[in-house]
Amino acid sequence: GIIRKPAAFISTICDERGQELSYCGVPISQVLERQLGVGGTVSLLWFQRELPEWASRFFELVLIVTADHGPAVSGAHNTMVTARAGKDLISSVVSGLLTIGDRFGGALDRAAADFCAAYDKGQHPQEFVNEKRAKGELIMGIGHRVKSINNPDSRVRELKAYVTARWPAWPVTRYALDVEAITTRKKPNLILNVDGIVAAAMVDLFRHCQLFTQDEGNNYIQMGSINALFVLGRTIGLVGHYLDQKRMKQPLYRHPWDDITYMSPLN
Ligand code: Q5B
Repeated sequence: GIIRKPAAFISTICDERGQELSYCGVPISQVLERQLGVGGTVSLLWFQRELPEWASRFFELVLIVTADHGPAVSGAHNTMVTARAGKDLISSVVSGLLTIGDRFGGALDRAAADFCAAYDKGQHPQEFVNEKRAKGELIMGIGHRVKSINNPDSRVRELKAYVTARWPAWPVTRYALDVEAITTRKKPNLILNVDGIVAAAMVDLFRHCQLFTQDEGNNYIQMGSINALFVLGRTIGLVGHYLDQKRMKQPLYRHPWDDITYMSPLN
């Protein structure tokens, strides 16, 4: 009989072989006709299912509010410096993306995992804060360099309003807000930040949209899917910063000496 050579790759999200491209089985004409939008496209290509409208709109909301946060943050700064060193778009954007991590824009997956683990074991938010402090660990999704309870982050306010109005249930978001109530008593800038609110809301989305098992939701957190929302959103802003520097023909950046403390161990 015919011996079939095993395929080198298995792919389950997109099929371009027929007359019409399809995203997870949905023909592209349907994606357009039914106005599934960028949020619906994310649902199909990342999560292999059509999520409800409130979830797709949330993805779009996250992409809009995380698209940029000014030129001073790590990602934009790296992209601008790289563009001014004469590099191309991809190199400049990638150098910005590479700054995304625990402290800047990449705290979402760990925040989701920590908030939901603490919530699931019935740990009181105060105990969670105490435990993190005892271990000398920062709470992911909490804290901001410039935003605080005295200078609130309007992005977080918008996301919170959307989630509390549209989610069928949001216990992990409630938990994260209870943690914030405790941390802001210590320092006003220890707010639930943009990473933290998206993370908690995504756990509640996975758990309460009735389209994921608990294991599937947990796997998506472990795979890094929530950080992906920030990465995708911020890419829009990084491209903007690259084009901005090129448009203005900005020269090579050199950091001023008077802003560097030179210290030699020998004198
Ligand atoms: N303390 C965000 O730190 C920041 C604490 C904490 C307990 C915490 C810090 C942090 C966790 C990771 C996280 C996402 C580095 C942030 C983002 C996107 C962005 C960015 C933008 C955008 C800020 C001073 C004192 C110390 C610390 C204590 C600080 N954070 N305690 N849990 N989480 N958070 N990252 O202000 O007693 O004085 O020693 O790592 O969620 O990245 O716009 O900039 O859109 O681009 O530099 O919004 O919070 O404070 O590190 O000097 O700490 O507060 O232990 O206590 P800061 P530090 P003590 S959103």
